[in-house]
Amino acid sequence: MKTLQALIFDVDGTLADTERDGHRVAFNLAFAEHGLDWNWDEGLYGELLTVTGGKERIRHFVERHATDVAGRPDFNALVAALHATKTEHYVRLVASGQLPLRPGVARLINEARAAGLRLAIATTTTPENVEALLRATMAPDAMNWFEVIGAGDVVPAKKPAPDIYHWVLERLELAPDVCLALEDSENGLAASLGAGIPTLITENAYTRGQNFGGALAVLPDLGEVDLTGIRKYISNQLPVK
Ligand code: XBP
Ligand code: MG
Repeated sequence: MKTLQALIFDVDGTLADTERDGHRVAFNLAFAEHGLDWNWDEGLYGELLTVTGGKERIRHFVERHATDVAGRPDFNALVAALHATKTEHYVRLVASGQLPLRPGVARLINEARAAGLRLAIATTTTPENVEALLRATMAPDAMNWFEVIGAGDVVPAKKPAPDIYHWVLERLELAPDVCLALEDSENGLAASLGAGIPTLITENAYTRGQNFGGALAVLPDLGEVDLTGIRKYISNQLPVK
C-alpha cells in the first residue's frame, strides 16, 4: 500500500477561522477607506463566500448589489485598488495576533514535520496573507516549513477549479494518492478531489452543512485527530462520519 508523503493545507477556514473576523473586516475597512458605503455583514459575507478570491468576490457583489459601480470606466482599477487596500488591512489584522490557529493544527503540523512528511499549501488567498498568518501563528520562519506554497493568482482558475492543487502537485513532484488535502469548504473539496487528492474536511461556522461528498471524513476540527488517526482515515480503517 502506498504511504502518505505530503499534507497539503488549505488556509482560510482550515488553518485558522480567518473569514468572519479577518477578511470580512478588512473588506469593510477597505470600502470605507475608498469612500464606499458598502458593509458586508456576517450573513451577506456567508453568501459571498461561495465565490472564492477577494477580487472575484468584490465583482460578484457589485454585479448584484452596486450595479452603478459596475459601469464605471475605472471599475477594473477600482477592484484592484480595493483589494490591495483590503490586503493591507488584513495583513495588519493578522499580524496583531487576532486570528489563532484552529484546534489541533499546530500539533498536526509539528507531528508531520517530526515524521518527515512534506508540507504544502494550496489556497485562494494571496501569498502576503499566507506569510502574515504563518508568521503570526507559527514562527517567523514558518514559510520555510512548507515546501510549496500555491496561493492566489498563480493559477488562472481559483477553487473549485483544481488548478491550484495541480500547481502544487507538479512542484512537489508527487502523485495525488500519496498526499492528503485538508480543507474546510465545498469549493475547496471540489478543487482537491478534482486533482484526485484524498481530502479531510474540518468544517466551520460558514461551511457547516455544505456538500462534502467524497471526503475521507468530515470533522468539527483537528482537535481530536493526530497523525495516527489521519493515517487510519487514509487507509480507510475508520468509518467516515
Ligand atoms: C478562501 C478564499 C479567499 C479569502 C479572501 O481561500 O476564497 O479568497 O476569502 O482572500 P482558501 P483574498 O479557503 O482557499 O484558503 O481576498 O486574498 O482572496
Ligand atoms: Mg478554505
